[in-house]
Amino acid sequence: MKNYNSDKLRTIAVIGHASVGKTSLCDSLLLKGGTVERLGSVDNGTSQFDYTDESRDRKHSLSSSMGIVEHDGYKINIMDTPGLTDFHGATIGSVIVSDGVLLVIDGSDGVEVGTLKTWDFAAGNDKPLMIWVNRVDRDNADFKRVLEDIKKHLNKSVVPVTFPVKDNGVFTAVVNVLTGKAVDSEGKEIPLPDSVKDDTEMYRMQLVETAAETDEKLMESFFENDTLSEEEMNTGLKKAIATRSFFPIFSGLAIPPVGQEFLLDSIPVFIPSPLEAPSIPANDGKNDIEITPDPSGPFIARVFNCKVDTHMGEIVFVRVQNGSIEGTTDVSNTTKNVSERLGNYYFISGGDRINADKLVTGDIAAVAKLKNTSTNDTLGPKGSNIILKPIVFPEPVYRVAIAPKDRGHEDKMGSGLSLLAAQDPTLILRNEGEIGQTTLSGMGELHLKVMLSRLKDSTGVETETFKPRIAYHETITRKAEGSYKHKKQTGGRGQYGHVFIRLEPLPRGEGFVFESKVVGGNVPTNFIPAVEKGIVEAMKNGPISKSKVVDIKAVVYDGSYHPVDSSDMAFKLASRKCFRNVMLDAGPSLLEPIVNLEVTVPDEFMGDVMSDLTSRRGRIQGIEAEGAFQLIKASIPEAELFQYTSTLKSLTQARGSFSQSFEGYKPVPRDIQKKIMAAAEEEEE
Ligand SMILES: Nc1nc2c(ncn2[C@@H]2O[C@H](COP(=O)(O)OP(=O)(O)O)[C@@H](O)[C@H]2O)c(=O)[nH]1
Ligand SMILES: [Mg+2]
Repeated sequence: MKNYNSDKLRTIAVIGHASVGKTSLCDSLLLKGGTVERLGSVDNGTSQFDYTDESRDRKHSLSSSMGIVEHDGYKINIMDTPGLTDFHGATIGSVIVSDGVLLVIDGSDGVEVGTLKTWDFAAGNDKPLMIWVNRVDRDNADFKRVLEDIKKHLNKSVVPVTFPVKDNGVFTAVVNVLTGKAVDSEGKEIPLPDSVKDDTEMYRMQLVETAAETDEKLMESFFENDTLSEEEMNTGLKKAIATRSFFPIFSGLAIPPVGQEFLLDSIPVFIPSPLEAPSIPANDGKNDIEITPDPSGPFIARVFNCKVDTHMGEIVFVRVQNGSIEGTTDVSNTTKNVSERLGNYYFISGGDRINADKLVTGDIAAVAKLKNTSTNDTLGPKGSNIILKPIVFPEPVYRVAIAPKDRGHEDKMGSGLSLLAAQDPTLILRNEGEIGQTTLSGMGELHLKVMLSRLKDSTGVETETFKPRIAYHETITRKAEGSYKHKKQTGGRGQYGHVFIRLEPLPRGEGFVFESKVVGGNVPTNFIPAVEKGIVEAMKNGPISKSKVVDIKAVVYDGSYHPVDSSDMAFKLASRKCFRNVMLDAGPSLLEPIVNLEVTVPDEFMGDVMSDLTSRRGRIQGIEAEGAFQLIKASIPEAELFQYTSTLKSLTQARGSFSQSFEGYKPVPRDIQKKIMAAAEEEEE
């Protein structure tokens, strides 16, 4: 492959709802762009993008993958991304390193939950965006309806650059508004059909006005000539797209490919080059800075994805944000402050890898044989302190407790999962001391399933998952005091400790405060730390449910001792028992973790989703419209949310999505507290 300068590179992330034809469209672009001679197909397992057994078996893209098209002197990197929210970590990474995104929308289903979610990724990262309305050959496909849907739910500033033609409900052609060219349902060039001449002219004028509005000179030229030259159009539209004040719409079929040439022609013209991209936020070790891409500046690259490749082993994907490198170069991973040798880098197109001897600003490449580098790291020259602002990945929403099927495989499971978690920022492994379990959190059931089958393939360890224990807390609601005497004085050396303790509730989140108000040496000072220790130990296993005790002030205010029989141990035991007894007198209360839940669902499912939330002790805090979707905000106990991803899926025909964040601890209602106490007792036995 020849070398391309930065101004001749474009990277496009193809995003959208699941199963709208993203992968098929990427395959068709490789064919139409001349990269491959045969059309890859997701349906018969020959896709250049879904080429792993994993994605073939599951009939879904499970990670981002790349293809390269060389077109008109440009190199276009095409990144296919997963539509399933389970794998949105990879989608976000690809959006961030793209020069622009292509949002694929189904020609009959229109805007769906996944469309909105991925639109938000592009909006949140200020990415220029183009839309491809796909599968316009389907019986119920209706381009104009989808166009209205887009205007209503995404943005009003859209105009078709290409649009499909239907004749008596049968798809017959795609028309290019800008050139007046058309292709038929097999992709062959045909004259512009008479039936769509008016629409073509209407859309063309809308594009002319959009372009003219970006610049006073263009506006003048438009008033003078009633139109704009091709060059003026391109300048104006590019500016409008780059500033996200306009979003061009393309349309066609992925299978069989129709309309791709128009898109390929437009990508270099409409999407800003890596050198025209906005500056990138970073930190130089002291201050926040902005990096304005400069191909002759110092080398800076972002790692946005990691994978295990069957041939190359572990590889990371980078985008060069600044400068360039050639040949083998020692660089610094500035995020982890370790050095790495960059020598084995490749351009990837489907299953093919192409040796690269140089990487310039804007290039995307796979790098093999790095020892300590993973997703979200920055690479720079030796001695550099510059760290790019990290990608914010979505919070995992699906958490299970996990253990190996065979005892003795705990360590192997732990190291295998840690490795997977290092590659995937949306996978989190935790040893949770408070509940005494190892938990694994991810984006959904399928995400964890895929990860656990990867674990099995790479280490042979089989695992079991179950509902994680809830980290209940215990506290008190009123003041109480009492005493306890620990005394054993039969034979040998005796034990003697005697304390008076008062407990007071503290505000939520204050934890634990200990104070001694003993006077006259009734409990000698040297035993006070043992008294505190006894309380701290008792607080690890509260008297209601053996949960952690919180938000309590404990005051030891009196006691007595024996000159020979008193010891640290005796005082510790006395204060432990005393604490327990006093706590039971102080209106003990069980607290449970509460989460803030934000559920996005299409209108029609709102009633079902809300009544389900209410039946789970959820409190609805508000409802906001988000296009045709409703955003329901609720506050709900974590105990009621186990596998909520699956619940929501079945309630909304997989069209709902949610995110959650920790809100705080709140008292458990009496009747439920009783059940939890009974369960804790049972577990004890
Ligand atoms: N009729 C028709 N089917 C298509 C078209 N594009 C994709 N499909 C089918 O839609 C299904 C999902 O396609 P895929 O590319 O995996 O979608 P993705 O999940 O968005 O990547 C596959 O069965 C494709 O054959 C199209 O333009 N027309
Ligand atoms: Mg796909």
